[in-house]
Amino acid sequence: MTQYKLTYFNLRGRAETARYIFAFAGISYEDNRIEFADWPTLKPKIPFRKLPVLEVDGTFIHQSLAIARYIARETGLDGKSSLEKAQVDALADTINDLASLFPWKEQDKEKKKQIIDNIFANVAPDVLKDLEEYLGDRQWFVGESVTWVDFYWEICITTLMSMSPSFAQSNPKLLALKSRVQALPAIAEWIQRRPQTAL
Ligand SMILES: N[C@@H](CCC(=O)N[C@@H](CS)C(=O)NCC(=O)O)C(=O)O
Repeated sequence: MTQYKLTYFNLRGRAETARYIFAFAGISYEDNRIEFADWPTLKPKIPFRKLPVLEVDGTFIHQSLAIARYIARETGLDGKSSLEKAQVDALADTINDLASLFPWKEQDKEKKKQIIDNIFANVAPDVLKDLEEYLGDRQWFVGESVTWVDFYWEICITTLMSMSPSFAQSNPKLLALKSRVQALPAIAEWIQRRPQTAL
């Protein structure tokens, strides 16, 4: 049986999509959550010196979206056709573009607040509008069944709503998608038992 080891900090962050895919597919893996204090020692040993990384029988994969795509491909959560897979990838990149704007590492609190306020006021509404239109009246972003980009969306919206309670409140279809993902039994079970972290 393939041995999976996912290494990240004790956060949902960029590892959570992989954790959702593992949970949904019922695949066991080592959820290796490291302390920030241990990172400087570990960092030089990690390919490309960033987390998360996934070890697959000892082979490292870096980049969170590549990790998610790989496990999704292995478990049939990446879209049914080549076209659907491209749609899933494009949506994931769109969500990632938004998430990557946030100054997660900024130490200056005032500057951080200004950047975040600007994203919520001036950037996020257009992205939300586009995503809501894309979803339309369908159950899932792509095709007839859930894919990993629905998970990625739920993870992103949950974190952004915790930062700005009004985020996506004018987007009922996107909120309904969030609830639909959270209601999947394996995901609900994971949300219930995962470590509680701020991000
Ligand atoms: N594009 C990369 C970004 C990886 C990244 O920036 N990881 C951060 C944590 S979210 C990290 O390793 N920070 C520690 C450091 O840079 O030393 C991905 O999606 O995996």
